Amino acid sequence: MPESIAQRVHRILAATPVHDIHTHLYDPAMGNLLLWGIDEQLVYHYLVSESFRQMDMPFERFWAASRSEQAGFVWDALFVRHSPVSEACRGVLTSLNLLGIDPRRNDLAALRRHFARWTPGEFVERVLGTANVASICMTNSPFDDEERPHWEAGFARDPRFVAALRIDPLLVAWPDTCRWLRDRGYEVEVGLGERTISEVRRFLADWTRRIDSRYCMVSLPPSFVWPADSDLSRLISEVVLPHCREHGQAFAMMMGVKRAVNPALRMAGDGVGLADLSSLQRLCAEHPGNRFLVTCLARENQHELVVLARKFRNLHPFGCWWFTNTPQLISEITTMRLELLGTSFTPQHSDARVLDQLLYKWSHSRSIVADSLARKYELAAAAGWDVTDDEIRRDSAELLGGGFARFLGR
Ligand code: RAT
Ligand code: ZN
Repeated sequence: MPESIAQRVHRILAATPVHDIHTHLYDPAMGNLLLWGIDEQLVYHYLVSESFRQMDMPFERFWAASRSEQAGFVWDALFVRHSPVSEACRGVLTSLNLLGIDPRRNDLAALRRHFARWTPGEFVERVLGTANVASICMTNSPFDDEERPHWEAGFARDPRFVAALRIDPLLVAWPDTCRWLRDRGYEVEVGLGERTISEVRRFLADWTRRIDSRYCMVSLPPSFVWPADSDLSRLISEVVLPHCREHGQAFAMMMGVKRAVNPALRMAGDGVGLADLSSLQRLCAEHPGNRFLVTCLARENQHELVVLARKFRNLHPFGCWWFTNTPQLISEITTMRLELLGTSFTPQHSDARVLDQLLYKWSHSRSIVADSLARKYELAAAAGWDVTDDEIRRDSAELLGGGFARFLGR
């Protein structure tokens, strides 16, 4: 029996190396910043917020515990006392499964022993090989006190780990960041005069060069509007966009995150809101010389984003971000994008914070993207257009990072 279209697409997508365009992973040379192993998987903030729904422990008791105790609380709440059916729980199962570890036959202590047999270097190779990930884009923040010293000291880069300059504090917390910049020798003032603008641009240029950044990125709250009489809006117009033009950087905006909806959950406490995409429309229309990479957190923003991308070729939608990284929504969003944009978008990024998560995030997403794409080829075939394996290979490479690289001008 010849292979069906769906079987061909699944086979080819699985064999296509992915360039993961947004993660929170670090170059192995940055030591402990690169997280891996079962405890780190369990204290992933996606799981922490779910576990609090099943525990009556006071928040402070959880946060006062050690990392491995916290992992134990999560394991007990979500895997022992309840069934691991959520997407984040299923992710732990898939990742263990792809490492050849049967979570059913192991308690947490036994799971930990499985991980003790790998060195970090071996584990990186094992995960990148199994997940078929060719390159990983980090999220690099000069404002992060743990990360910055690595860049300042310099280190031998692993070419598979590429950099992206993350600038949230600059844009969303200007007065504080102004003081921070001044302490580091940049002649800036809260007032955003000419001298300050050029000094902040010098700061961005310094870091873009230092980390060899691929693009510059920020996450934005639902309240974001552009243009507006605000520091944020002025910093984008007068600092970020000219910087991006001068240094050939795309500007990535992750739109619609409401930070600290429940601060007691710490990093797990962020929520979602509807973003104002008419601001994005104005940015794309008024800055044809800039390139915008955009993902939206709200399901309700997805259709408008896709329609905007049809109008502006300087806009590249990417990923099913965070709360939209669930099978049902990936399927819906990817199908909608294929139907309105063809293959001119990047369906997914992993957002992995723990190396092991590359295993599940890519296995789950690849299979859903394959289903959506196969359905489109089936419909083309029904109209007399039989897709060839070479064409499927071309399209798969495009979707798994090739189109993104071209959009970046690389
Ligand atoms: O998905 C996540 O892990 C979030 O915490 C955020 O980091 C988000 O992806 C972001 O980059 O802001
Ligand atoms: Zn992220």
